[in-house]
Amino acid sequence: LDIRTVPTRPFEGQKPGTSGLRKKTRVFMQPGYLENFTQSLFDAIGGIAGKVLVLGGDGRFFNDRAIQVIMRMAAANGAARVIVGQGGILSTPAASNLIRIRRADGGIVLSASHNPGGEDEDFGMKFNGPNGGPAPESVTDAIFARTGEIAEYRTLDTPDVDLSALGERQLGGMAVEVIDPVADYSALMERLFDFGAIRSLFASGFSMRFDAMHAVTGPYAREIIERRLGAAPGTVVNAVPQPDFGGGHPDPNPVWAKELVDLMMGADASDFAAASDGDGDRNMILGRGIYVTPSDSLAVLAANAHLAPAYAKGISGIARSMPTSRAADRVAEALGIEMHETPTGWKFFGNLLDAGRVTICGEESAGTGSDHVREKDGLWAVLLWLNILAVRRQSVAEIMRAHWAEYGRNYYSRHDYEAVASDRANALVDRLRGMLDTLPGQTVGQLRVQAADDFAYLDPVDGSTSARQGIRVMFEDGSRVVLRLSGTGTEGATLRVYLERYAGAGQPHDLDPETALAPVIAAAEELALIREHTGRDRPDVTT
Ligand code: VG1
Ligand code: CO
Repeated sequence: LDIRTVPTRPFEGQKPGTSGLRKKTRVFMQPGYLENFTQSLFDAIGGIAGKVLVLGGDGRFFNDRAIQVIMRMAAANGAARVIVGQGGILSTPAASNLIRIRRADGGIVLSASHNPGGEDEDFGMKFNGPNGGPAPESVTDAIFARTGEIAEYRTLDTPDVDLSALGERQLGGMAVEVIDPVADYSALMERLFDFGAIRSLFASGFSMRFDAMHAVTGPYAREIIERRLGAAPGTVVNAVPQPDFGGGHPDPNPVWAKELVDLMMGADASDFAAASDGDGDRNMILGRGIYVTPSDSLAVLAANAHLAPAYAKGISGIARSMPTSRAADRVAEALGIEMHETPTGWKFFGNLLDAGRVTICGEESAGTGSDHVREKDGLWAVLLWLNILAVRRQSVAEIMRAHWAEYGRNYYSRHDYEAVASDRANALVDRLRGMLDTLPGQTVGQLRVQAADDFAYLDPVDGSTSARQGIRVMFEDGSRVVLRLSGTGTEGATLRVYLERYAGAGQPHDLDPETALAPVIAAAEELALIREHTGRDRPDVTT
């Protein structure tokens, strides 16, 4: 066996962010860049000799080539086996499931998620541990440290492995097992949900549209929604994964999935609609004439989970990322179960899920999931919604109205300012940090500040801490502004401003969110001087 040891030098900035290492595709394509990061990852986890890895990606440009590089390096580093999706395809939740059911030592998912794909767009690589979840900060910090000192990597001089056909092949001393990326995942969904009830719902004439956004969920949604659940052929659109996602952003929100939203607000709306992102871990939920915010969706799913077989005994707790609205908190309170507030990013849910302290987790960025895997899971959320609709036989709008009547409504919106010069974005956050102590008691616009801090998290399971996770300003009327910088962008800085206002029982629940949030939006501007710092009149993306 001809293992080649290649001398190399560190690249700057190979620091994993909210969800793995994410860079422009051309950065990843530089000779040695992917190799350095891969070797650093192997080194940081104590080597991979004799280990089993799951490997796949969302099919974006460079996915196929990166997989071959990683397989050769895994073989050269002594891995026993790589389980890879046919054609190099695996959704993030399917990869998480495979790691768990195959008892693998970890997995690598190649994706920049909702970021666009192509030679001039974005690429990414994330590592998940043996529980199937995103590597915790202790691991990503160790990988990053290793990228700064790496001097050589190991690879083989072998031709590419054929990933087009199922079955087992040999690469050096390592087995390459090419598996159907959809089969195990579909079987898992069938165990969690009442497929019979959902089949009856579709048989009764219930209509749906699922937009796979030319990304990874196409084959999964076709198999599950059309074949196994009997939805009409053509229910799943944009179902063939494309290296450039058809030129769009595979980001399921009202901006990038506008066509689907427009359809659902018009005369030709179906009963239910959903979309997922590049790697299949996000979801957008729509009913006839209604868009369900991800924060509300989390609350509704938690409140109704018991209607699905997997959660019939009830849920142990709920976790949400800090910027996610507090709608779910009211459900946890009513159910008398634990509620946890974590920093942004799915990796912070892992310990709580492993310890059985929470069953359902969610983020305002369209991520929802449960303890069935250790990633957020777009199709899971869609299927839980379908299960609930099949049991309640009410429309999405009726379910939302009933939920708000019972718990109150947390009006919510996120304003993103993209590709802002990093120094200006940092200046905005630093200025706010410096003001935090003086804010309580001050009146900003029409609102009085009750408390303000820079969110810090103490993991109740392993005692680890994560500081400086976002500026929170809480107002006396229950409104809230959160500001933080994105950890997934690839160009300058993205400022995210999260706005929330609570309308309790008896208050109107049918306002346009931007109208309901007007005083909070004004307070955010007055506090943070967003226009002055970003030079922008309005956000680039409002979701
Ligand atoms: C964003 C979202 C965060 C999500 C992350 C990864 O991170 O805000 O909630 O977990 O993307 O999602 P940031 O740091 O840009 O705000 V995905 O679908 O890219 O894996
Ligand atoms: Co994603």
